[in-house]
Amino acid sequence: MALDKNTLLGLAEHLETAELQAHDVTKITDEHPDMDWADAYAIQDEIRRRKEARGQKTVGLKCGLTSFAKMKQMGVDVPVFGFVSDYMSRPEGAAIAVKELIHPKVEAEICVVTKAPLRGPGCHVGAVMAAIDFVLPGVEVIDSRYRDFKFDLKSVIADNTSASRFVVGGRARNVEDVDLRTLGVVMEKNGKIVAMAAGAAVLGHPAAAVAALANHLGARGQEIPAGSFIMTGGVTEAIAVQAGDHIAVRFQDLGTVSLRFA
Ligand code: OOG
Ligand code: MG
Repeated sequence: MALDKNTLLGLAEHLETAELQAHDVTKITDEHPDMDWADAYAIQDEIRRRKEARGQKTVGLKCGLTSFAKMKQMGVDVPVFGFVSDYMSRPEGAAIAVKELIHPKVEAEICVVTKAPLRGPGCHVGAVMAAIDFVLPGVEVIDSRYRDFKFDLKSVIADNTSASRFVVGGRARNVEDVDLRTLGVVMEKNGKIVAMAAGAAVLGHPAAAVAALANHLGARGQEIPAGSFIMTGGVTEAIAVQAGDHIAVRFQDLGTVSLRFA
């Protein structure tokens, strides 16, 4: 770790305040160029601790920058991991208030719920498939706290990977009833198709994103507990939205998840 404890705590407060007050900030590596990966996750962990201390429950884990489209859009080449809290969840069809956000974008995500713990190192697609209880479709609303959505990997990890809102819905399926690689996803904004892809866009197989998460946690002596809700990462590039927009994402075999912005 390159940063001292007080600096880490201060950066967590700075980023969480930007989230809660919906204002942007410059990316933190501008001021702290020597910050390392452990610092970045330590800041995210402190944001999680702050929320939990306030009674906000951590209700899921997220993988980000796992699809080739997202990596290309953001100019990066390794996945990142974060968490989602209870207050970020919205029901299907909900109106998302844009005044609570800075510059939201939507992502179509294949999500899973596990029935057995997963622990790296050495976690692989086979182990993940055996541990998945069911699959369900979701839409994540990301909202980087960084000006113009411009960041590097360490800055975005510290900012809890832009986590902001999410909606799960559609139809849950047993994992053996769907092919996660060929599962087609069509995203519509105001009735027009704006992006489409198949599950394989996510690291070749969405379960590989979960394996990467288990290996990331394993390196830190942690595991994915049984019963975890996990978002495997945007399948297509993220799409900017504003008040008045309506989003519907059609997932092959899993139904449609829709939401609107007000
Ligand atoms: C980082 C979060 C990316 C995903 O699904 O790829 C993410 C960002 O692009 O702001 O959640
Ligand atoms: Mg995402």
